[in-house]
Amino acid sequence: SPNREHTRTGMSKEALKQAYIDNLFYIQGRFREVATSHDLYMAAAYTVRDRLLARWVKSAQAFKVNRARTVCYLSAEFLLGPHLANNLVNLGITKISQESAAELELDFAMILEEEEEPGLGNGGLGRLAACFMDSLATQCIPAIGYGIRYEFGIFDQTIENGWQVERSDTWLRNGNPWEIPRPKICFPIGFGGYTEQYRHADGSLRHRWLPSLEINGVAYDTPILGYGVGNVNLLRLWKAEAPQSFDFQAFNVGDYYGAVHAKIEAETISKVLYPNDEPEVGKELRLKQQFFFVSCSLQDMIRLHLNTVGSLDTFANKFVAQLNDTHPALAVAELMRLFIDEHGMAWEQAWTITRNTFCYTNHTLLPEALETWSVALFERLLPRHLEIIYLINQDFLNQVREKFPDDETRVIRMSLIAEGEQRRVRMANLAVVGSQAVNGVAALHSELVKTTLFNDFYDLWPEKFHNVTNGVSPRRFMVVSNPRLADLISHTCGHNDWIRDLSLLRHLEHHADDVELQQRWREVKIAAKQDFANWLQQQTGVVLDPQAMFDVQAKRLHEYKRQHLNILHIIRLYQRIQQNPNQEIVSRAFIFGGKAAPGYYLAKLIIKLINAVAEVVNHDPLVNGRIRVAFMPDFNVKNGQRLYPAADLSEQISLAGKEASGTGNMKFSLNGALTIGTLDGANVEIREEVGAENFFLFGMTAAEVTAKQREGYRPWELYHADPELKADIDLINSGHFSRGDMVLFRPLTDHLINHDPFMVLADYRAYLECQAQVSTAWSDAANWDRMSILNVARMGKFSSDRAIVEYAKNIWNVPPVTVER
Ligand code: 26V
Repeated sequence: SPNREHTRTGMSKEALKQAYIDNLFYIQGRFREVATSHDLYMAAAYTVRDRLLARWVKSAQAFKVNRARTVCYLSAEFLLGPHLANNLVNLGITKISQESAAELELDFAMILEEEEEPGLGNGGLGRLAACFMDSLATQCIPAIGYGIRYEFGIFDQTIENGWQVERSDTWLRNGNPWEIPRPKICFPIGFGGYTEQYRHADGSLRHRWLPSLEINGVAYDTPILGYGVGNVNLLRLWKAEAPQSFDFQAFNVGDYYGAVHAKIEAETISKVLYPNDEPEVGKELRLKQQFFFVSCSLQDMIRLHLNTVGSLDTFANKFVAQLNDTHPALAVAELMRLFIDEHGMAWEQAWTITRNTFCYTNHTLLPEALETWSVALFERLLPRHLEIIYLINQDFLNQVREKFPDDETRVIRMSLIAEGEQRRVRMANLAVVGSQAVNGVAALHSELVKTTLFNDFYDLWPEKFHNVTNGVSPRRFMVVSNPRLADLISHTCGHNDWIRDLSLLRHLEHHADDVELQQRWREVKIAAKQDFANWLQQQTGVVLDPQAMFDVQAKRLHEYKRQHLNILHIIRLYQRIQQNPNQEIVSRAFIFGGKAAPGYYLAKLIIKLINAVAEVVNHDPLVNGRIRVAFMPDFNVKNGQRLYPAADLSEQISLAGKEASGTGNMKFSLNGALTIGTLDGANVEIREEVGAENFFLFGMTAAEVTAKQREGYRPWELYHADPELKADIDLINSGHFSRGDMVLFRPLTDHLINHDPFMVLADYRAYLECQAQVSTAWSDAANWDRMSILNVARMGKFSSDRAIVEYAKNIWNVPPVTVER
């Protein structure tokens, strides 16, 4: 009936309320009086989902009519964060939903709080993929995100006795209202077995792969709506399942338990996200995961193309596939296999189309993070792909020899295979050779990609290399997470167009000196700090004073990010107080957040040290609350959204040349925090944009780091030469923070004194001096507020919308297709 249609898609308050009550009843089987908070959340989610689906159908139709080129974003991780609040913003119904909830006597905030986030990523790389999905839809670019539907995402972190404890993330426990299972969109994925040549029915001699094991990949779709547009894109995640035939085969020979075991084995492929960021172990499953999602996605793309076009010749006109790091780099070999073995295409044509299809983004220069797979493992799991990689390599190395005759060391460096006692496949080289464009994620990083990591490739194909500086979604990281600030900005600008065009924040510059704005700006910040402090107290018992400077470092725990440099500064302040308790000092709350890879011992020890220092500092009567230290547990997207609005100072203190971009740096600054940072990753560009006078810079440059490493770095000399540095490290070793335990932190302190691979000691002094300048600046509150306003005003570049438009124009060559709202 027309009435029913209206309830499912209508955007008026009345329609929303009716839809909500209907969904509560017909989907959850509840009425208002007996509904749990989870029921209430589910009803809200379904109410929003119906409205997404209406737009999704329209989008699919528009894309089909338009025969639009589609971006396929291949990523092993999508760190989405909660959907509900974001979708309300993008639909433009936050306010009337709030009113509807009030009229139904529902607690709106409680309903939002109820959502369990899909933590299908580790950190920056996965969250970038999620911001890009938001911006692709907002920029009206047809796109499919392809990835893995992990049953267990990144582990939940708790802190026990100061140590990190991991608990499995059971995000699907209560069901996921945002996904739609597509049991009919299902592809077979092979593993193992052997290859052979055979005579095809058409008379040609062909290769085929006869896997020893076959499993299925089933699609689960999540609609991704853009902000203020009708466009909905698709996030298609694959779940591994055993084929039906599986148990029957074994059943016939009577091995029922064996069959069940095989089924479980097949389903482990999409069971759990690897909390990577740690030197890889137990690799086989990881390689299986990569091949699994890549093969499902490519088979799906081929199916979609053949559905509409009927010939694969134009495949690269229909699709461009972005490789998010090397995790999906197997796609290069798999697309070749599908074209040649399955579809009978000639090698030359297959190679041309393959290269025209793929682009590759590099996200790290750290040598230990570069993926390689042993040839032996490859051969056992993916024998046909290894053959194809050898063939690609042959042609490629001949091309190198042609351009650089008599340079066999160059050939050895560039080969897709690393020779040695254990031969290995270099996934990054495969990605570069198989792609038409390669990019880094910040200007400095992209330069280093050309001059260091891929220098040989740059010599060969200089035009292949690009930069696209990362960005973040202003919807999620401003409008959703910081509504007070968003309202104040809109009020000051007189419009909210900045949400779709972040460069319009520039208008705030005119008001930076406006005392009244400064006052309100400060009130918004204090309110966010109070909210955060309330949450933190409830989580940890630690009490923070919202008047203190909130000095925040939140990111994965890693030596290169140098959380321990931050701790040394805290210990220095602590010792100064001990020596001179009555000095005037700026009150600071030091807040840390972040997960350590479960097998990364030193990172976990750094968490323990933070908590140990917190324990002592927070209870010291001489300190008397003037400095506080807190470790917020379980830093994820949801908790990040609580934190970013509350920060005054953002710590971006990685060793120069190590952080590819960073995106937390952008989230903090867009919420009015000032940055203390090194010239690393996107910090360089943030400083350029906001102005050197509004950025607290310290530390060596990337070039100085390289020079120092070349001349020989001797951290023990620094330790002995700087009495304060020595006193800080010695205090840790004395057992002062560990109830007299003098060995607990020795692995960390010994490593710093004797090796210090990320040059903490070399930047220590500069960091302390810079922090002193921060304190001085904080003491002039009006000027701090002014700098904070200017920061936000000048951060427009760091929207993921800008990044996506650059990809679309410079790399993908895709035009937008606008879907009617
Ligand atoms: C992986 C590993 C594995 C081996 C041990 C060390 C290590 C260190 C880092 C990683 C992660 C590599 C990929 C990654 O997540 N990169 C991040 O990508 C973000 C989005 O481009 C960027 O902002 C971060 O700077 C970059 O670290």
